[in-house]
Amino acid sequence: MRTGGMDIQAPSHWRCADFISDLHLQSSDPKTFGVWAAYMQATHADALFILGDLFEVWVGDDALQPGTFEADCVDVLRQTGSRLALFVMHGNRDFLMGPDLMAACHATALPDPTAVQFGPERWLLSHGDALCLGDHSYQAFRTQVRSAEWQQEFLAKPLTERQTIARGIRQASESRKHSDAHYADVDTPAALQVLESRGCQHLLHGHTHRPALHALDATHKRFVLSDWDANGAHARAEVLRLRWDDQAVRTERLSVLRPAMPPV
Ligand SMILES: [Mn+2]
Repeated sequence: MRTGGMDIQAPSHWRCADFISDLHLQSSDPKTFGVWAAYMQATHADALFILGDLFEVWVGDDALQPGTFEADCVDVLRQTGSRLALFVMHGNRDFLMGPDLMAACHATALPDPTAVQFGPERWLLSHGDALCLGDHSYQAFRTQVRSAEWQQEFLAKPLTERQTIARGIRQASESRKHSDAHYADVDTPAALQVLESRGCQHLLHGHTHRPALHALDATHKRFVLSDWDANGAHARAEVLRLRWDDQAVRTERLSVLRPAMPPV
């Protein structure tokens, strides 16, 4: 992972920020889209940070055609981006989100990683995939697809061809998942190194779909965001909310799933 990157200074009037990631929005899953859209309309945080894999796949900003699922998503993003500060980071599924999409959503693109000061603490935001060093074949793939040459070549292909290629990559990754018993997790020495190089106390990331809080050492913590899936018995959709003042930062996890049964 690059240890350079961006710093954001939260305006002094901000007191609350929401963090989500790994929604994997797709037209075949209207339920998760609905839960997400309701949350986006409801949140009164000062800022919303989407830390990657908002979309199951984004093959280029020209996918944003009127009447498409992508356009429905952008409507939701634009409404939220018009009333609060909206930040969007690339994940490994939607790293081709570009400047046209950000402009349409009134969103600011965040480099991975980005450091932000919240009250007395400095937090480092990341999608997380670049720190999963144990997955060597994924890291090789990542290096390839994040290169300017690969992206230029890919984006020069017709939209329908890109959509076909993306389907193939996703099927390959699904079958790999089913054949592997073990997934790489964020590497602790690498996480500590990047935190120390950026002068941050805590790392906040998604990607692994293993929501948790890990103590990396006596002073550094790693907060892992939930993925979102509103379907089935194991449905989950969580927001990590930070509230702070000059003295302290408090965190809470909110489930935003609608109740499965109406209240009695
Ligand atoms: Mn991911």
